[in-house]
Amino acid sequence: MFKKPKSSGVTAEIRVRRCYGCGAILQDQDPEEVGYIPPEKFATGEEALCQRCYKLRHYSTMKKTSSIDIDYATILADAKDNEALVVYVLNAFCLTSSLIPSIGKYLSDNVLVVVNKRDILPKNYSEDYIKAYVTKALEKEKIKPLDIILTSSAKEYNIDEIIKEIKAYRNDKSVYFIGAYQVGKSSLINCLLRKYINSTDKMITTSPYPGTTLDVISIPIDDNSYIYDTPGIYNEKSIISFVEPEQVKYIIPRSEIKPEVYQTKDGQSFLFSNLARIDMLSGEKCDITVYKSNDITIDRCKTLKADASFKELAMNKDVVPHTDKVQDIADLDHYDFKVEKEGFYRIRIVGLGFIEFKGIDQEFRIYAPKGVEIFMEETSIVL
Ligand SMILES: Nc1nc2c(ncn2[C@@H]2O[C@H](COP(=O)(O)OP(=O)(O)OP(=O)(O)O)[C@@H](O)[C@H]2O)c(=O)[nH]1
Ligand SMILES: [Mg+2]
Repeated sequence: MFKKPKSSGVTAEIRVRRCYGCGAILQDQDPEEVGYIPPEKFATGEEALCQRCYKLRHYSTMKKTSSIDIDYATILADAKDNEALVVYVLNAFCLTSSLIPSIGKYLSDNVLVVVNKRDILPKNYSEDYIKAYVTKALEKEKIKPLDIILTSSAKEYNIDEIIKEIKAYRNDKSVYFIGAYQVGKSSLINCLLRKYINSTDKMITTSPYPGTTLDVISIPIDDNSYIYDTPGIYNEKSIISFVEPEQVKYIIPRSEIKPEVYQTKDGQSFLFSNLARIDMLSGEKCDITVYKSNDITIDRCKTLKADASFKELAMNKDVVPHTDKVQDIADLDHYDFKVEKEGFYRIRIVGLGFIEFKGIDQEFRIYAPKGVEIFMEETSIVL
């Protein structure tokens, strides 16, 4: 999970001039490399945004840049050595994929967990359930958080609470925001800065594309301590890592999800553009509730006709989200999941969304791009 170092983490490079939007070291030599600004701007020596951040903010375009390898182990070791408070940010919609495997051994007990993007889940989605789910997942990593707070940087929900707890727990030390990519670390920091420090107009760059923050960004809180924004940790098992960058905005929900409920029985299929498909193979008929971005339209058909319908969707570039990498259902992998005992279940296609249903004996076949993680788990709730 943690990549080998190329840049060194935090402290050693603090005096180098960096883009205040993404943390990349500024340079005026190579427009194709990260941190580029034109020579005339570079020469001024002023605080600057790199060209990539400028384009992200003004035109919302993301060109693939050669990535900077970040050594997370070094960053987390710095946090530990400095007795800093770590704010571990999760994404309420993609809880499992935002939990970073094996992170426990790198953290001290000084960890505040913040579950962001609360606004994306329906208002009646149980917060107690989310907290219990996160607590259990963290226990496996031997992490005992100081607290778990649900928040939304977009709606400024529970921001006061976060500020209060950061003040209470940081003991005048620095604060590191860590987490998977796209969970909203930078947005959350901007929100805190806007609301409470209000001493800068230089906001960190945020965008709907994964890998927006490129290196550690330090923001002074007082003479001896900083807020550190860190780049997101990549999850190669998410569908987001598979699709073309311009499709990401359709897949990551931006506003409250309207769950869709379908009654289904064996022989029925549900197509998620040319990215995924769910077939009900056998068992009692049931209702499935689908949680996904409102931009994704589900096409429902008989399984007998599903291959042909899928092909049609794959050929139609007007359908969004869409990937050119999948022409045919044979280009997707599939897994079968069978309910063995009665209960509530959730099947997740990581990055795309999940379905919840009351299971008795049903068997589903789930198709998704190669390498994308799919799994079924028992759950205590179904709305
Ligand atoms: N709906 C909603 N969107 C949010 C929220 N917080 C952030 N976002 C959006 O999520 C996307 C990613 O936000 P960032 O702040 O760039 O995420 P990050 O964790 O810093 O991402 P990396 O730098 O790539 O690791 C942006 O499009 C934000 O506008 C939130 O609370 N609710
Ligand atoms: Mg960021």
